[in-house]
Amino acid sequence: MKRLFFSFTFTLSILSTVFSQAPIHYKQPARNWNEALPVGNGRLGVMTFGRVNEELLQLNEETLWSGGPVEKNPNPDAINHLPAVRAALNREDYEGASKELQKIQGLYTEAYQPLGDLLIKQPFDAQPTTYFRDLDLQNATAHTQFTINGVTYSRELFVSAPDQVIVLRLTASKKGTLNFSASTRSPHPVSKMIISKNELSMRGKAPVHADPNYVNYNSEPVYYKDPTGCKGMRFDWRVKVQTTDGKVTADTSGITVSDATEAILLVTAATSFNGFDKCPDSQGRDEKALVESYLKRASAKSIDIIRKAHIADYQRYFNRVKLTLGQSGEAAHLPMDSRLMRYAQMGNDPELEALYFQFGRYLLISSSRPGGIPANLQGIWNPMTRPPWSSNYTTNINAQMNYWPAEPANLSDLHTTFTDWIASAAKTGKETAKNFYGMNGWTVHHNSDIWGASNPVGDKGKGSPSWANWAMGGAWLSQHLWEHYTYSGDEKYLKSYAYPLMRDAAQFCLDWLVKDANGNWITSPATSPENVFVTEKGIKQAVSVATTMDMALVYDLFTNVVHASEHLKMDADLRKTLEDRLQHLFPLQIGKKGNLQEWYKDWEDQDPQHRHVSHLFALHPGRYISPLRTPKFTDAARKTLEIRGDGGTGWSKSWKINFWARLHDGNHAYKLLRELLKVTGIEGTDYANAGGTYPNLFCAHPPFQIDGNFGGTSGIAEMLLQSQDGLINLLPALPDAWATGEVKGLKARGGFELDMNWKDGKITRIIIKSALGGNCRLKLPNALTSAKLQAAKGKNSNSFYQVFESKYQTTTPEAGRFVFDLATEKNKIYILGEN
Ligand code: FUC
Repeated sequence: MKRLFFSFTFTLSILSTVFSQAPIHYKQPARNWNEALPVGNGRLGVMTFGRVNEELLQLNEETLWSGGPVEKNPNPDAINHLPAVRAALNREDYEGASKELQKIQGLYTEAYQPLGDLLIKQPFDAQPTTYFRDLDLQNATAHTQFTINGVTYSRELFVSAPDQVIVLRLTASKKGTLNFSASTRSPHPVSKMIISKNELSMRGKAPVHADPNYVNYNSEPVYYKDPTGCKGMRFDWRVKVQTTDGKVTADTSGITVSDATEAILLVTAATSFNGFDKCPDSQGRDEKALVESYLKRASAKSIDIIRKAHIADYQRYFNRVKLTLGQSGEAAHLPMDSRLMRYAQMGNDPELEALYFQFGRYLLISSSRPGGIPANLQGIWNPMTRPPWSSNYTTNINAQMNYWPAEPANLSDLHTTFTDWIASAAKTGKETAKNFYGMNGWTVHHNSDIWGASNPVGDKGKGSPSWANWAMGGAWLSQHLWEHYTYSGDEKYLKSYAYPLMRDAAQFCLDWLVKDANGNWITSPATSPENVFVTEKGIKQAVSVATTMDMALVYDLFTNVVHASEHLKMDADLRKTLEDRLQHLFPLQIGKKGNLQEWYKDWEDQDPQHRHVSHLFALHPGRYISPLRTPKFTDAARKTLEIRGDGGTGWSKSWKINFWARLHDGNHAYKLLRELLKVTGIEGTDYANAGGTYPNLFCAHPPFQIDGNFGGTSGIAEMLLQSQDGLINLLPALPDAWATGEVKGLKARGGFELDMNWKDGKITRIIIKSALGGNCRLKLPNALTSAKLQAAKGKNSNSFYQVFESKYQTTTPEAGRFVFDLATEKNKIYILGEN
């Protein structure tokens, strides 16, 4: 739906700004954070509450983290314990192995920090007679509008990436009736300064260290003093009234505007962050100079120019994909909280489902921009100094899930914040591999941060090995390095950046693998994040060997490095070694219940419905198991999911949508999507059982965690198009509920961009844009007559569609009906089906 947007330029006569409501709208202000609305430009983030008398704008800057560069070798004794861990595991002494493994732990990561709050006080003596607030995904702008005593007050809020400022425009429909004060507060020690009569500055420092919220034994969990002068990120944050027709005064308590009709505030911030390996204080950037340059540049422009550039910049990303899954009728006009309630009562609302898909894209565009740092557990929106799980990068699922939609949902350029950050983690990860294990290459354990932390966390022995000692983060992160190439085909990036990092991650895994008594290569120790097995003797432990997830991660990394090295004609010897290991990797196993085994023995789980389903990495996002190639193991994966059940928290449910899509079961994926969208008002933490969606469409873990949003967006993309299996599979998991629809701009590997229309489950038209040329092999749900399509023959000749044949493969992707080849040329467009 196209939104109407009327803007009347300010004149001395009575003026007003009238907004029509965007689909994400509400009839009342946010009662809590989970009802506030997020805006951001990748770097600066704001949560707006839309309050009448005291608007709360909660601010973030993506680089404001506690701490400083990691300690390279925080636990020099750690290196002595691996042999004892392995010896215990050889004896099947899992408890002994776990105790010994705890000695191989280092320090916790640092935490993402809030900047503070901007409060806009508008003293009214009456209640509003009309009210709405909204978030317009079309323009990345939030509005609040209400009428009091016959005067309509409006606020327009957006965060510009081209101008690096937060813009807040306040208006009143009656001349001279706009009165407000803007004040600030921060959870950090700050000094407030008046820069000029219309500009305030808050200067402060982030903590030198902040403990994770689950560490409760230190008397000073957050502290600000570093005697060495290294740590403690500096920040400068400015609020300026750019233009107003009213009177402006400022003191350190805030800026006051009176008798105005319009006022435009520019807010910006910068930190001294200067890279993962530089002391943020003593070696930091000049944050004051940065802030001043942003403000100077933006202040010289009119809001119309700033807004125009913002919208053009945002739409450059957002407009790449359009999705229609059906019509919702009246439901489309409901306020979002009522709409979610209606949906939870089984109301039909395909426009909400499409909106949820686009909301995930909106969040990625707003929290992850090239040159910046990756979206963390909360994207960039966090009000706490000790946020849940430090709002860090959790690499045993969460950080990766954030970037699952990037390539298929046509935001490949935003993926680069993550692929760039991986290089920092690989640097510290090399030290970790050497100092903790005496091994080559690099790896990352389950937690990281802006400093690229890579050691097993746990504060030197206090963490549980079930999460802290999982050593496979390097393997999983490398998948992103590779996939960015398979979608973009960027050869220079592959050769000079991605491949060397992937190869070094493989080098660590080569050193990490050991041979078992049967001649299979295994990981030892091994965990299956964060689950616990029960042995035949009833022993409950987490540490064993050769977990299925470990094996699937090694398989994924090694096959990708084999393909990349073949393509680049490099490292033939290494390739041979990897191929040998791949032949003799500890096998996938089907358990007595017909499930894909999680552990190297057919054990029970302490919690059979545990939220992590790590062994199914092999199905998604890996491609070890697939219905088109390994039907027997696909059946086992399905059984595993049935046993795990459909429950689970935010990200867990999102992962399951992706799994069911990969199993080509659209109706089951859809059932889970409906559950993901189930509105919840729960605050606090219930990460074992809950989940769902908050009124502001943020995913509930709970508490809020953004990965579930991104995983939901990726799941919808996987339901409509998959390209991991040697061909482009269109509508592989279409649910009955989406029988008729249209999508524009989804991406497939090998540089293909696809539009398609379907009716009653049958594709009627496809438009393919080929950026790189090459054979485009399509698997369709129905025949499509076109002279350009040939029945597919043999292996796909397109190099981006090579699939490593494992010993579990019993069928080929091209077997079956409606598989076609289309020869494409670079930069050409192909239209198939109805005109
Ligand atoms: C993993 C999960 C938790 C949470 C945390 C950030 O440890 O098991 O549920 O998502 O990451």
